[in-house]
Amino acid sequence: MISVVKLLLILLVPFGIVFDHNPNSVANREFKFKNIASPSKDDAASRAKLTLIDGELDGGSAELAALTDGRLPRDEDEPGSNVFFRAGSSGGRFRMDFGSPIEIAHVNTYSWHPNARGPQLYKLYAADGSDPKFNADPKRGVDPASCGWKLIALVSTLPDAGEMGGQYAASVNDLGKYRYLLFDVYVTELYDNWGNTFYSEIDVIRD
Ligand SMILES: [Ca+2]
Ligand SMILES: [Ca+2]
Repeated sequence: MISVVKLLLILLVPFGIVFDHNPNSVANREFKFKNIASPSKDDAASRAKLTLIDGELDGGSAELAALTDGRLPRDEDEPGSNVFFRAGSSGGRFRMDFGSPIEIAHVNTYSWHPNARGPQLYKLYAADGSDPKFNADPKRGVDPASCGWKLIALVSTLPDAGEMGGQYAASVNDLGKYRYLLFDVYVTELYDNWGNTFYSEIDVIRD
């Protein structure tokens, strides 16, 4: 049966999204994928300003800057090399600011955890900041689409069945020209407090 998330994805998202997964048995520090490039040290995200808009990072999480530092965890469960929201919370939002609009070809997100904190589930919004109603810091409860943001994609790498763990990559393609990206990040499961994804790196590749 098709999942609700997948159905939403098909309905909402005209953009090309590619997913990739290295199961626990083969995931390693090289972050090599079949269909998506390995994380980059030198991409547009590495020069962008990151701001937490809503939610709290976990006490064991790295600083937000670890998302764009080009460094990768060496091991499957390395909290200090990943960014993740507080245990028991439902995630949060952060913004990326490039300083001026840039043509964005790919937004690539990478994560790694041996269990439920491996898969990714987030909404990606983009803005050029020109809307008179633009709100750079919409908290949960405020629909970014109502204040100058455009919903680009609902990204879910959640497997339909089987092992959730491993290394994941998602690539959202051909976004267009934007100054800001907003990541609205959700937990992957609610069975326990440990559903906030370990995000290792986010790359933004210009056209
Ligand atoms: Ca990078
Ligand atoms: Ca990193």
